[in-house]
Amino acid sequence: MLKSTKQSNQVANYDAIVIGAGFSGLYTLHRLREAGFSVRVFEAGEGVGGTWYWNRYPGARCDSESIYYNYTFSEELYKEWTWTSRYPEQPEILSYLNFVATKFDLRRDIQFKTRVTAAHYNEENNKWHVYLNDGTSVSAKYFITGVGCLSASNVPNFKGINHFKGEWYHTGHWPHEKVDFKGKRVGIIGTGSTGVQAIPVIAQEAEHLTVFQRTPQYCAPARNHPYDPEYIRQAKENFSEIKRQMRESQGGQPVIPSTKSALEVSPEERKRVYEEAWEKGGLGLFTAYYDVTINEAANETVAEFVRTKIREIVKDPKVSQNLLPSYFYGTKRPIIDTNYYETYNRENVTLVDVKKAAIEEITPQGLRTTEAEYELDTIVFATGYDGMTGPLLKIDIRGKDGVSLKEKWAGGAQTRTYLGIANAGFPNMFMITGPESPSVLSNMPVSIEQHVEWISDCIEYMREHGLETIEANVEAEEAWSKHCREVAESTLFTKTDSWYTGANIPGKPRGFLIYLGGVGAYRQKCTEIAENGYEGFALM
Ligand code: N01
Repeated sequence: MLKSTKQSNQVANYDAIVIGAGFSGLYTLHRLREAGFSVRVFEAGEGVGGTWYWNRYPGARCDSESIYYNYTFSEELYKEWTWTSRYPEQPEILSYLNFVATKFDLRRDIQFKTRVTAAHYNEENNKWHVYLNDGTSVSAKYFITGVGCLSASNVPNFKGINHFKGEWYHTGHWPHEKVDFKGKRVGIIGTGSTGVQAIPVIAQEAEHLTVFQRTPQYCAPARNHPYDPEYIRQAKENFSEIKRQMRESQGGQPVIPSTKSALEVSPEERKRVYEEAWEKGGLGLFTAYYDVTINEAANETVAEFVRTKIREIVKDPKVSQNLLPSYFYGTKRPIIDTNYYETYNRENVTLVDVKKAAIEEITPQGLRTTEAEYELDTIVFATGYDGMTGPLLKIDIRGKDGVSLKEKWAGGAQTRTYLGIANAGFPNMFMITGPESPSVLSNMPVSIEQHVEWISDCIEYMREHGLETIEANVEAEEAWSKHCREVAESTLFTKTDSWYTGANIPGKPRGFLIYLGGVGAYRQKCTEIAENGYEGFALM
């Protein structure tokens, strides 16, 4: 245990300090400022947008439908903004967030190009002291993290990476200016949601694209298309109903969950349903039957359906064989694609199975696996993130007695939170979409809004009741974490290596840090806790 030794002479003091100017930070700033609190947001980027500021890689778009992937706190805002297509592209989402920042005059309280390096709780004055990478510090009564779940990039520690003579990029830190692939031999490592989006786009431009795949993926066509103005008009007209349905749903989108098992229908009926979902595009296969992610036999029916599609689409049988996934469908993020499998029919694309022949080294000229050497001009790392805990543990966050979050969570081995919002030992600190909340297994803006509203209501409650501190009880935290684990263990999710379980980061303890009970049920639980005077918290 370390006591904070950092000192600062002159610190500006706020009611609340927020890290991050993405969906979370922007709304937190707006909401708290409207309630009369002084707020300062610190953002590492030069502009607003968070995930959508950093992820500028070719093909980047969202897999939630546009009309649901936005704020719903303001009907006026919802009606003022018009999305152009079913699945929004990164530049359009970034424009939307800039529009929001301008509409609500948010930038004046955001300090850009500033990274929070540490945040220490001072028990003498019940304040958070927050340290910035420019050497200054500030303090606040409340410390709120809006750091995102996927902002700590994972660049595998390949031997030789620093000697590579070409250019290399991680998709999560893509340059603002266009990366030119024309005439280049490009290698891409990783076939998750990001790789699957980038591969077809890069293949169109590069002289040759080599895809280094460790785990084949289940994808379904996105069938993206421009929106019909009439469809948008109806969505705007039905704003209140759409908002209600999203908030009460399982995954944050107005999808009515199936009550049927995949095993109770005939194979013909199942195929009809899967074909319909495939033709419609999007995540319909995932929600076609209620037991797809809880029953192995039900899961296999979808898995085999997608494998059959891959065999049909990819012409070279050797390549299609290498593209066939075998883990439980949906237990890694289900992917929606545009021409992903089709891309392997191109002459200028090669698939390399790095599970069979692992990457040994990045060489000055390219990349070597245990079987062959590949000459490359550019390498793209679509290798993902240290999810959920990574972004928080990058910051030296210390609560009571100087105990760090890293120590409390034992580096991730014993991550415990209360509702994914609060931590025992860390008074007046709130996490937006923290570990053990629905977050990434939901439509993010819906979960973000719910957290922001809960947190700002709580801070208003504190003011109304003249309270100084709020802190999660250890028992409440233990019970919530236990509940999260039990829900996860009743599914197939925990049986697959993925970033959901932490298995993608060497040395990261295995767990399951996302609440699978659903957005609607979770919201109800959080509301009840608040209505019961913040049950499970100590308020002083
Ligand atoms: O990251 P990932 P991502 N050697 O972790 C491979 C969201 N998102 O950036 O599967 C070789 O899923 C790794 O292989 P394996 C979404 O929530 C959303 O693609 O671990 N390969 C895998 O293929 C998503 O789930 C959208 O065996 C290595 C890939 O790199 C999350 O972000 C779009 C390796 C990483 O896949 C993360 O997606 C994009 C190594 N050492 C992202 N290390 C949409 O909304 C890793 N890999 C559409």
